[in-house]
Amino acid sequence: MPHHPRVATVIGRLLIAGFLLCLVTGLYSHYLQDPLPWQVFPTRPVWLYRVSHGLHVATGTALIPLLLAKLWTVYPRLFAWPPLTSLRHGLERASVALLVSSAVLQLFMGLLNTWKWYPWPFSFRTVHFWLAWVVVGALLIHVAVKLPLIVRYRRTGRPRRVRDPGTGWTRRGFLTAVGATTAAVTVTTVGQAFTPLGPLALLAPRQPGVGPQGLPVNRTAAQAAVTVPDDWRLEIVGATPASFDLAALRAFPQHDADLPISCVEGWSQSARWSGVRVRDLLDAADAPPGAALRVVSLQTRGSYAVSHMTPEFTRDPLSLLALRLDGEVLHIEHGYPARIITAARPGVLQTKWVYRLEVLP
Ligand SMILES: Nc1nc2c(c(=O)[nH]1)N[C@H]1C(S)=C(S)[C@@H](COP(=O)(O)O)O[C@H]1N2
Ligand SMILES: [Mo]
Repeated sequence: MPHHPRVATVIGRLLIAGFLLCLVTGLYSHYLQDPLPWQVFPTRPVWLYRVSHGLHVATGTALIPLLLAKLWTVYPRLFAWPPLTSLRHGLERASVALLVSSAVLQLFMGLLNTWKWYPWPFSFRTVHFWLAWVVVGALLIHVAVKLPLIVRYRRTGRPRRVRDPGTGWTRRGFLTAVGATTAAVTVTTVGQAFTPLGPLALLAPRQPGVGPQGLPVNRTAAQAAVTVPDDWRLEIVGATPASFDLAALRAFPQHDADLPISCVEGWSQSARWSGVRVRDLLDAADAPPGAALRVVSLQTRGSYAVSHMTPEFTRDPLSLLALRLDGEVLHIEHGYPARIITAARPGVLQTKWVYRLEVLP
């Protein structure tokens, strides 16, 4: 009996856990990109953001079949008669309407984003951020209203095998089918961030290892309208302005860092980067250690042309202005002549085609 409250509460618990996990990992990603003045972020483990954001996208994807199953479980109640019995009932229905519409919108926006499809005129991140609070608020109201039912159907153990004459489903059969669908969706997408399952990522927008130098590219040089001048130099704007051509940068001590690109759109892949430590560059411009930086690229079109780096990252010995990728000179698509690579930060901050570092006061 898929339309049974017991089935609704079993799926409901998973939905609550999933939305809360998405909220926490989503806030982490949001504030890394737009830090509040007092925020300081961990720089280790280097895979922290990769795991956090991999979970965000994988959980959000898995929530789609779960939410559809939940809606199917409860939809007969949409046609309950009479439609309104009391003020309390009216408020309850209004909160469910808000919950369903915001949750559906939130999950599908996220899904489209993983496909780099933005069929809306507004900023994805702003709307996704505020909608998250609407979903969670409506979820809390819904749980409060349904608490008596949740407590009543709290019992664990195997669901019953009784067949529903209307649908032909048993509760156990229905939950098994929902679980199998969710598992299938997860297994065929999670490999975009979790490399061991890469070969199974048949439904994922990105396959690991596919791209120049074996690494996916999010925005190409042509898409970003980037041309690298022959007399390219890195400028550092600080107390003592400095500027270095590529030969000068290669003469700095070179360091290696094995770090992932973890794209907010859901794919992630590690590589070996080599180049100059950001803190050595700050030093060369007489900037105080741990100064904040504004990183400016040659890009003339589209977002992510500029990024910010907070002190914990400028100080980090693993923060590099990378010149090489897996032993080769950076491909233009990966940011030649120089790009930023840092530990535990979103891909959007790993600015490519850098030409200026501005030391912030
Ligand atoms: N200048 C610039 N840097 C950029 C971007 C961009 O659009 N412009 N995209 C960012 C994003 S969203 C990601 S995920 C990474 C991807 O790096 P890759 O293309 O080398 O794999 O680059 C980042 N650096
Ligand atoms: Mo990205």
